[in-house]
Amino acid sequence: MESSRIALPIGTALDRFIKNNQFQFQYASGELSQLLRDIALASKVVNREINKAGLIDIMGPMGSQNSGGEQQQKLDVLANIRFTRALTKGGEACALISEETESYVDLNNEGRYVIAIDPLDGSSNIDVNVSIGTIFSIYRRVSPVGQPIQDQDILQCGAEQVAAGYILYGSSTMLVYTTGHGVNGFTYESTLGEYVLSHPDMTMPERGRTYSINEGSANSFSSAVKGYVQFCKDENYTARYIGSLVADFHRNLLKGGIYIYPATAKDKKGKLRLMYECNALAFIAEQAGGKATDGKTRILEIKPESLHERTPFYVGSKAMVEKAESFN
Ligand code: P6P
Repeated sequence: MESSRIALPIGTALDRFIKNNQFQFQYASGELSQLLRDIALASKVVNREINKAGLIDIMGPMGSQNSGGEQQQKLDVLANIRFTRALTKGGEACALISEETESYVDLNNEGRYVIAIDPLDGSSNIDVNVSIGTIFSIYRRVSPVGQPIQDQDILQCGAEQVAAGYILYGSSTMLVYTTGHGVNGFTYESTLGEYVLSHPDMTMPERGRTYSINEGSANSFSSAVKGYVQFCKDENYTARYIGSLVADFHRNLLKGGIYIYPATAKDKKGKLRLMYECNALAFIAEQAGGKATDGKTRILEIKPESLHERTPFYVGSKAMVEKAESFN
């Protein structure tokens, strides 16, 4: 994927990078900067809370459930509060779609953007100190500013995203995002309190030798998925499944590989959510030269019918996704 970005040195601060590449963002100059600044700010607070999680009473289940009936972790709720607050104060977003809230949240401002977010994906891994992540999509509102939010603003195809990204809270904390002109990665330098450019122009290798899938569900896989998993074994690929989508995705982005969450007996349409997990990673994967489908259809072309709908998810190196699809 040829990127038209201005080449900036490793170590360039995120703010400077956004300003120098603002020309690529098709809308008003400061809006994207403000949106990414809001998200980056909230992620720094969440990062600090994750790093202290073992020391203060913010680990473990909240005792409540999210929109999908999954146990909310205390940090899920905290992260949702942090991102909601930062985006509300930033003023650029008019509505927020979150895994942690049943309906979308009207942020009651004149913002021109709608954000879809999984504030803390893989949060059940927090207690065992495994990497977790935030996933976000940025859409332009369709209806006129100042009017009530409409369904057309909320249920947009992934292809309508104007930007998308994730934060990986791992051995280092990274923010990776795209505005449709390639993918760039920034590492959080905590002594400066800044994200700095560490991975310019990220491209996903055309093929790899790592496959990520929860084989504990193998008995209920379709024959196509069983066939592809057997192919991976016959090819002596490496199985790596962290149980944290952002961590598995990030490794495959850097090294090549495929992540599959297919339909299973428990989750007939797969477990992952189209609006705030799959669309963002599909946009990034395609921008990095990879591919993302539901096993047949391009993720970014799936028209959402509801906020929390799930989809089977095949994402990663283009040749590997196409090989997996060939077993259909
Ligand atoms: P399973 C975490 O709950 C998550 O949404 C992804 O981060 C992860 O890849 C997947 O679910 C793990 O699900 O059913 O394999 O435990």
